[in-house]
Amino acid sequence: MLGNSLPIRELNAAIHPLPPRVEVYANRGTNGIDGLISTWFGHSAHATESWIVLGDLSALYDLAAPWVLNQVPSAKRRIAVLNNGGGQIFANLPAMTQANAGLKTLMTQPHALRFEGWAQLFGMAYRRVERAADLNDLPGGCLLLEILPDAAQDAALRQALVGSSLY
Ligand SMILES: Cc1ncc(C[n+]2csc(CCOP(=O)(O)OP(=O)(O)O)c2C)c(N)n1
Repeated sequence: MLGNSLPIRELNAAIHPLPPRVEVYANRGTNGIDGLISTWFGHSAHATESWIVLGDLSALYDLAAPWVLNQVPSAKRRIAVLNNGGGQIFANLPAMTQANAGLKTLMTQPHALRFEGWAQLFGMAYRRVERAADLNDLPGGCLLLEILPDAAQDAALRQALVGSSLY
């Protein structure tokens, strides 16, 4: 499952075509970033392996979701939080280039929160991902992957993807 807003755009632009036997879902919810993890837990309850890739604000909206962990099989569950410190979809809107600092803060809600304590609360394994090799040898069960993108690398990737008509 892909969260709004950047993950759905970036995967759409970068992974094309989808590998066979991969099914992708999204959730409109009430307004777009609420209840994503809860929906994923229910929707993937019987999957043998399932991933959700979402932003940090979207994850913060649904922190209580893993309480169902002891009611759903958790063979290979991976929650990947792209923690870029706020709603970065808004930082890249053309209108934001004109915005003052106050409006930018209001729109992006910057923060310096980390998610390791959330994993601990619900007994999920935790791994911080800094490079592709960190995705090797993932343990079974429910695993929280926290990706803290480097702002410069992130901007370069976006620049490369912006040329794609799918972005
Ligand atoms: C319930 C709800 N509140 C607010 C919004 C407005 N909104 C859309 S995207 C977004 C930011 C999402 O931030 P994050 O999950 O960190 O993802 P990123 O933008 O960095 O990809 C917000 C607040 C929404 N869609 N739904």
